[in-house]
Amino acid sequence: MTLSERVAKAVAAAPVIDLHTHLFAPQFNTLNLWGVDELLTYHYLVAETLRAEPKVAPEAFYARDKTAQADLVWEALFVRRSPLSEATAGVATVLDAFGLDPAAPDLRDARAFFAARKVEDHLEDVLRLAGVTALAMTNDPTDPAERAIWEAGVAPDPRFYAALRIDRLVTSNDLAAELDRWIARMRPRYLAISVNEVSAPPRAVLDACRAHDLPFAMMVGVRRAVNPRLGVAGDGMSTVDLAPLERLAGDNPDVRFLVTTLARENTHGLCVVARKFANVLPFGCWWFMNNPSLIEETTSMRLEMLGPTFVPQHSDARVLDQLIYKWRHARRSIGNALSRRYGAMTVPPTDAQIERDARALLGGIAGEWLGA
Ligand code: HDL
Ligand code: ZN
Repeated sequence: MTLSERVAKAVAAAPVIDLHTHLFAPQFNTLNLWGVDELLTYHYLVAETLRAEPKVAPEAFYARDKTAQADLVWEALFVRRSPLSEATAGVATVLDAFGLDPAAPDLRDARAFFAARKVEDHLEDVLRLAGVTALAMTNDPTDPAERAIWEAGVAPDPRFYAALRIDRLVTSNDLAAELDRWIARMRPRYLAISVNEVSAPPRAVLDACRAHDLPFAMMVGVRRAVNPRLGVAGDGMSTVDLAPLERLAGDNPDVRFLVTTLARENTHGLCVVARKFANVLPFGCWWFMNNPSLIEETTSMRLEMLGPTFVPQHSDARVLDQLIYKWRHARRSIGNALSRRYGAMTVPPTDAQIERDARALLGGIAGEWLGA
């Protein structure tokens, strides 16, 4: 076997712990999204459809029911045009993985297939096909639907880790009490926030991280609602100053920071910060970075700057079935970057060393940080 074939084999076999998703365990009932209509109404595809069909106003699109929305997305992006974007290619990968035709003229067969699936069996099939052994949800106690499920005493499938998302919680009157309450209820593996600019979180957040030995995840560079008409698809990005992250990591050496940046231009700077501060762990190629060309570029840069001491990818999946494509595509890009670095080694790696490194990058390091 060639070096790249040996690497691809090890990366394909490495179990994934997915550090950041918007998925919910089946115990969260309707919050657990899966199936072809959910796949096609993913907000990435909504934005792409509204761009491809500018005569369709966002308001008119969102006024349609989900089935009609999915039909329009399918017609616009898969029938009238080639599925060349990462989000459309991903749907094709998922359909193909289930033996469905990604070139079908309509969604009739796909809908019939998913309608016949039992949610418990489907979950096992998706996790197996994606090679995912555990994943972190995004849990927001200020969301009424999710809050009600937690307060009713939900016990999530243990493979679905809780992650306490504090974007809105931070405005609470008694943040410390709210954090204690939801940490006790959810037992999260980390706290998380998405921000435009890097700034120190409220003291209560870092105090909670220390008291419960929880990492703090900062997802940096998002600008919400740059086009409000697109709704959840309307967010944009910024290139940010990472100097505040250096100060935050330096001032809090006993707190672990998971960090991902939305701007390609911040990727190199984050590698430099991670070289200076071992309590900063770059994780994944977030959102607009989650494309094969950028995952390969980013992973190569991180390997060159950090060696195998970071988490190359998280899926950010919102629909269960997306795990299949997000991880199949990411493994390909990560494998390409790894092969290139192994090829530059003076003494070529053994198969055991390649397997060791692949297991660390795909799940081992994430597992250490999440206490898996
Ligand atoms: O804030 C986040 O966690 C982002 O991932 C947003 O949810 C975004 O809408 C998204 O789904 N990106 O992939
Ligand atoms: Zn996300």
